Amino acid sequence: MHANPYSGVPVSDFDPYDSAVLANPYPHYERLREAGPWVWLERYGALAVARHEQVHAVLSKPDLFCSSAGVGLANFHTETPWRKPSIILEADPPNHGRIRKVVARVLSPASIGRLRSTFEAVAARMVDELVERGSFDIARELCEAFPTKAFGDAVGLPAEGREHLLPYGDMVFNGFGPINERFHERMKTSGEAVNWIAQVCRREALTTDGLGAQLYAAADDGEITHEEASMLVRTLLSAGLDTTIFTLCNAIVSFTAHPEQWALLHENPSLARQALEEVLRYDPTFHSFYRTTTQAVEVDGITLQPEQKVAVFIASANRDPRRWPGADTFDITRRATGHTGFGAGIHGCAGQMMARLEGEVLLTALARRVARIHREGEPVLHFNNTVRGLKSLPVSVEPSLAAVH
Ligand code: OVM
Repeated sequence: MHANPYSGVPVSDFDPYDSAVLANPYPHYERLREAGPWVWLERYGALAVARHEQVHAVLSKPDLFCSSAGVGLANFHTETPWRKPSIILEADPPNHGRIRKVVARVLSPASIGRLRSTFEAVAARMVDELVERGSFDIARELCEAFPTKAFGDAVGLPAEGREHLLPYGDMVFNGFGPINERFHERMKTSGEAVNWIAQVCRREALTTDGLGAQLYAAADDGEITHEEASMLVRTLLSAGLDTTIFTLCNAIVSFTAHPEQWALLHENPSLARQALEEVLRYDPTFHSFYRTTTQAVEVDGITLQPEQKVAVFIASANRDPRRWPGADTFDITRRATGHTGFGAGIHGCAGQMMARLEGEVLLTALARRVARIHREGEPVLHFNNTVRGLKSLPVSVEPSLAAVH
């Protein structure tokens, strides 16, 4: 237990990494928000922010709350990270800006827009096949299969070996939490995935027309080094799979729990984009990460110490009743923009347009072809220190009565 150095700040024994919490974190987030704007987590020696206002405040001051000391619980100034730090996620201005500019261009709406028709064709084929079968595991056979194929092809990955993508991401996202049993379990079997990722980050392993190749082209132009291009392919593969896969899973969980919301989407598939936004608010994939103070920081009447780890509960900000009327209601007709499912500020998700495209395309394809989705078993949660999603969800679907094409 870590003694609370901040007088007036409430103390909590909350453990965000406890399996019972991960199974349903939302009642715990409510307690955390109601305890105060800043809460001392005595198990971890970190301050927590769980309200929308404070989450936003921390994320909008990268000079005071930095990322280069690691965005996990570990402080890179005193602990050795398990892998080389990311040159975009775990970086600060001004270096961060130079790298982010390149990634932002490769993942810009214009660049991503060119992928839409290909993604639509992949989604149509996958959904048609599954609807034909009638019952299947939607988590594995659709939510996992679609980004693995569509995004994997977009990056320019070889077809062989993509089964390593989710386990690699699982390692990365466990790595933002404490070095617990869950982290050790995953690391035991990590060797092959780490090797495969290192192999496919090389220019020679990638197609010549994908997002990976575009990063290397930026290196040819002198914007970044070739070593940095390879690190950014690693970023695409670290951040781009588990996140989108689990978001699609969480969409299906919410829609099967709220069939009247699916009925709305089925009646009007053009709601897909805003429905995805509500999924990202109501049950986002990414739950928490950290910032570290660069100096003594005065905030809300507290003086934070330098090198103070701050746990930022973005999934809790999305349920803050101070910001969202009916925060605990899944409602695809609401305006969910402003949610923190993608974080906020200069580190706000660089792949969010890609994530939205994948989500919109897949939800649209499903909504046009499927009238009702029935659970044929309980959703099986995937436990990870940072991201929430599913391992499995058996469903049956009732096809749409109207013709699709
Ligand atoms: C990276 C990285 C890894 C995981 C997540 C992420 C959400 C980035 O390697 O840069 O952003």
